[in-house]
Amino acid sequence: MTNPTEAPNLPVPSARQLAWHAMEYYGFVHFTVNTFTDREWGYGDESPDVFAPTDFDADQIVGAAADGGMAGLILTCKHHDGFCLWPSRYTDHSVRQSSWRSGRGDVVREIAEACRARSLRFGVYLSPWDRNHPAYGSPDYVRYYRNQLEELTSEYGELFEVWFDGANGGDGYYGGARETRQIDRRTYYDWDATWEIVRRNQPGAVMFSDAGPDVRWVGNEDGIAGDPCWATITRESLYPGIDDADFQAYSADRMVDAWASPRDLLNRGDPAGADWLPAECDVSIRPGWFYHGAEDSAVRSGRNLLDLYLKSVGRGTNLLLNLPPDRRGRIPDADVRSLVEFRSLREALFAGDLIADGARVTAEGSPVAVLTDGKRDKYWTPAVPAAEPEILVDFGHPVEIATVSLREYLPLGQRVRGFAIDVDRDGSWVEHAAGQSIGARRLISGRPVATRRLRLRFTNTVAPPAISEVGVYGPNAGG
Ligand code: FUL
Repeated sequence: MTNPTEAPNLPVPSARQLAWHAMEYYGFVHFTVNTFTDREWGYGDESPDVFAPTDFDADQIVGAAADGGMAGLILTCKHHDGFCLWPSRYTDHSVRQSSWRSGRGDVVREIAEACRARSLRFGVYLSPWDRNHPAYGSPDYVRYYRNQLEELTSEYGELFEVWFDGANGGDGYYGGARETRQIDRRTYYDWDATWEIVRRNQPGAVMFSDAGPDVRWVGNEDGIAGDPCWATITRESLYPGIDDADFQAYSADRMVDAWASPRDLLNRGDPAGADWLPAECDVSIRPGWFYHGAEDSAVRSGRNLLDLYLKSVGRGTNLLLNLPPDRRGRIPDADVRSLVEFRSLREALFAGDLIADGARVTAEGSPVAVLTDGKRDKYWTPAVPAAEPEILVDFGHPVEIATVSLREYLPLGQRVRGFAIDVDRDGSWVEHAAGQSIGARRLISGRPVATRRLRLRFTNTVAPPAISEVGVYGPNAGG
């Protein structure tokens, strides 16, 4: 039997990346002075008293995420305006200086604790760009930034992700200077030393930025990954971000189809990339990242969220869905309704399990039971290097197929470069769907098709495929 570990030197995920892949879907919480000034980017001159939630309820916020089936929450502990949602000892621009709760509030602590109470994982967003800080642009600010990162990564329990925003430098208050400050994205933060703080305090946390080091941006804020979307890319060429000349050159070398910009490279990844650097799709449930009353009627529907789920999680990335608390400090009812509707649509999508319903799964190679055990810790691999290894599913009677779910066994890397799904029409095979990437997960969902059998073919692989899941589901409300 082929030893699938004898493979080309494919990039593979780290333990922390594997744990992150397993999360699939979690939330973002954008909350700060902007919630009260009706802005998206605060200038940095807002008084701490502006932050005045009338009925802040961390458990309601985390409860909404939990009811929606999210695995965790990432909080904007400090957005570009520089106001800190925790009483940082390094600034006088935080909840400590606000009259909210007489300066004794700590939003970060309350959200972190509410997450723990409901078994959601917690993550932090700490904006590198700070439009309030007088020293922004000088080495003093970088020391300040690192001190804050130290506080957040050592005083709020275990974190699953630390989010570094790519927006950096521009005009701002800067302690009263009211000017424009640009920084050199390549050198200013000395990212290696900054990341070191997270590695030391939170060895299990992944770090997100446009270019990693652990998770990359998907290149848009629409919640949509490319098709295909590869978990691999060459990190060195991306650093420090999409505006960098090296990245432009690397991406120009890899332009395919009608790629418009380097963002398309982030969106799709590079199958020949040297690093495992999977994409995360960040998108808001409303048009803005922060709450605006004028957007109360523009909340995404559950069905719209399901569509994004199929285009993000269903293409092997994770979905980071933003839920902005309102001026009370709660998730509005309309948003909660959409989240719950989205959850039931998702559950309905996987409700009609046609394999559990007596189907026979066969394939040459290692035992196939692992494909349908609902776990990702084992894989099927073909016995001999076949030109087109295949897996057969015989339902034993006519069924209607609406959704197929596939997963590669990630510890052995992304090996599949092409696959096809055939259905049986009157005794002959007809191609029903085809794609290139599988990776963490591939969902194919659409109009139901009738068949007695299904065939999955691996049409292009760079090493024997190692597959950990094949799921087939019938039509229902979500199909
Ligand atoms: C962007 C920021 O500028 C937005 O305000 C928001 O935080 C989004 C998630 O990232 O780069």
